Amino acid sequence: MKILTIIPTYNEIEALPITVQRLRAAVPESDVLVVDDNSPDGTGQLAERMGHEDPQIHVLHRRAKNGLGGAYIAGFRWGLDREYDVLVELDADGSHQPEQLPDLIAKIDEADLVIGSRWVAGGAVVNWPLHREVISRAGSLYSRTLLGLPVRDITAGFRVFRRSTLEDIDLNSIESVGYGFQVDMTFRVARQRKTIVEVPITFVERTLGASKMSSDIVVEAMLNVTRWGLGARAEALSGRFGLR
Ligand SMILES: Nc1nc2c(ncn2[C@@H]2O[C@H](COP(=O)(O)OP(=O)(O)O)[C@@H](O)[C@H]2O)c(=O)[nH]1
Ligand SMILES: [Mg+2]
Repeated sequence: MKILTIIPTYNEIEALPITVQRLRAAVPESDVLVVDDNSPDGTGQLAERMGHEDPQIHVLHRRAKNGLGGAYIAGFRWGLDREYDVLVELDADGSHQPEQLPDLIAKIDEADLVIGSRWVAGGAVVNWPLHREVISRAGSLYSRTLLGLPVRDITAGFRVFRRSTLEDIDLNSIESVGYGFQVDMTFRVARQRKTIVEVPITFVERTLGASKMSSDIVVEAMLNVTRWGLGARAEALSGRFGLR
């Protein structure tokens, strides 16, 4: 099983080397792809140097900061072109603990998508201010209800995809940038009646660097979820009344 772990970065010069080192120790068989959006702090150059020392580390440079969603899509395409069987999403900032990745990978035999979940029994967050927990839980609840998805942590960014799951999604049609991207991917996988399994993780808020989360990203996600939810309902209704 060929595994690729994709790590999107924007100004993660302090956190990236630690995360990659932990990942290489925890899952040595996984190759690493850093997708850097021309970070002004030199993260991209640092990743290049890491790649020179370790042939399992690769770097994809994008011209400008263009959102988490676009970075992952570029990373997925890179991995699909190179015959990886399993593609992993992992934040650079240490929030997703590489030591827990084997628990997720262990489930990919029985699932099309495995989500490292904060909001199932056994899941947890460390060092999160209350407002972030409220936004995350409320966002998941709203999305789950409106989209009818049986997933507790819909915005989670610690994920393992089977290659076929990504091949069956039209990556060109995904526009969402922030958390909306994770919801969008979940919705598309679920609509194809594929199996999604959540594995409890302990999410640790970053201690190095700064978050790129903004109110714009939250608003984008909420608006998109509302649009998709209403769209799916309208579709179901028009189907029921024979309008299609
Ligand atoms: N390439 C790229 N990476 C990004 C972008 N925005 C965020 N990231 C990375 O995505 C991961 C999660 O972002 P983060 O700021 O920690 O979001 P938070 O965990 O929701 O606060 C980190 O590794 C970031 O460096 C972007 O526009 N482009
Ligand atoms: Mg983070």
